[in-house]
Amino acid sequence: MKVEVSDCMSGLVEGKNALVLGVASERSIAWAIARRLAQEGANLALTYQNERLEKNVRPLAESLPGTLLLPCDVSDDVQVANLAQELQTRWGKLDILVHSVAFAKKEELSGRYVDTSREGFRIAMDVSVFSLVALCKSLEPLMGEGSSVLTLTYLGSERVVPNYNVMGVAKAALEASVRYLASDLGPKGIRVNAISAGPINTLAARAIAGFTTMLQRVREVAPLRRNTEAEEVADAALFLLSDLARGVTGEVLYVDSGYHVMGMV
Ligand code: NAD
Ligand code: 0WE
Repeated sequence: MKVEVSDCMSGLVEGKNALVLGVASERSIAWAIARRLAQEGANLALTYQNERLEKNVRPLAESLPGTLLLPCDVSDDVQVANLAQELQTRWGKLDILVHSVAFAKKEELSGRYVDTSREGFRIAMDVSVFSLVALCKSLEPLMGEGSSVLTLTYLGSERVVPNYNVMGVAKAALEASVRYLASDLGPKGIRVNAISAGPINTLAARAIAGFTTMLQRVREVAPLRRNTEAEEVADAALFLLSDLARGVTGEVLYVDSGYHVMGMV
C-alpha cells in the first residue's frame, strides 16, 4: 500500500497539551493553528471570549474529538485564573500556549493616531498586550522545560500602517513583551515567540475599511506575489511550538510572503 507523506503524523507535538486562545470563526488564525496541532497529535483546549462566540466555537471544538472548550475573556482576571485552575485539574501540565487575541475599539482604527482616547489606548493595551503577560503568569506553574508560547503580531508594530493606529503601538508593546517574557521564562526552559502575519481575511480584518485594497497591494508587491494564508501561519506555528525550534526564543518570525523586506512599494 502506498503511504502519502501528507497522511503521516510528524510526531512533532504528539501527546503535548496545547491551549489555544482566539478562535472566533473558521477563518481565525487560531483555528488554523489548532487544526494543525490536532493533526499532529496534540491534546487541545480552546477558549471562547463570550457566549455569543461560544456558538461559533463549540461546533469547531466538537469537530476535533477530545478537545476541551473553556470560557476566557482575557480582560477578566477571574476568568484567566479559572482557566489556569481548570487546566491544572484536567491536564496538570501545559506544553503549548497560543495567544491569538487582539482588540481595539472600532473608532480607534480610523483617522489619526494622535486622536486616540485614553480609554481606547487602555483597552487596546489591556486586551492585546497585558493578556499575554497575565496568561504567562497564571500558566507558568503548569509549564516547564520544553514548553512553548506563541503570539500573533503585525508589521504595523514597526512601520506606520494607515488606520492601524493604537493597534500598532499595542503590537510594538506585544513584541517587546515577547522579549521580556522570553528572558523571564527562559531559565525554566519555556520559550516565547511571535509570528508576524501578513493581512488575512478574518473576522478582525473584515471589519476594516479598505482591507480588500490592502490584500491586493500585498499581492502586487510582496516578493512571493500572493497573500498570506492562515495555513501558512499554522505551519510556521507548528515549527515554533515544537522542539525543532528548541533554540529559538524572543523571536518575531515573519510569515507575510516577504512583504516586510520591501523598502519602496
Ligand atoms: P479573529 O477575529 O478571528 O481573532 C481575534 C480573536 O481575539 C477573536 O477570537 C476574539 O474573540 C479574540 N478576543 C478579542 N477580545 C478578547 C477578549 N477580551 N478576551 C478573549 N478573546 C478576545 O482574527 P485574527 O485575524 O485571527 O486575529 C488573531 C490574531 O492575529 C490577532 O492578534 C491579530 O492582531 C493577529 N494578526 C491578524 C492579521 C490579519 O490580517 N488577520 C495579521 C497579523 C496579525
Ligand atoms: O490585528 C489586526 C486586527 C485587530 C483588530 C481588528 C478589529 C476590527 C473590529 C483589533 N480590534 C478590532 N476591533 C473591532 O471592532 N490586524 C493585523 C488586521 C488589520 O487590522 C487593520 C489593518 C490590518 C492589517 C486595521 C487598520 C489597518 C490595517
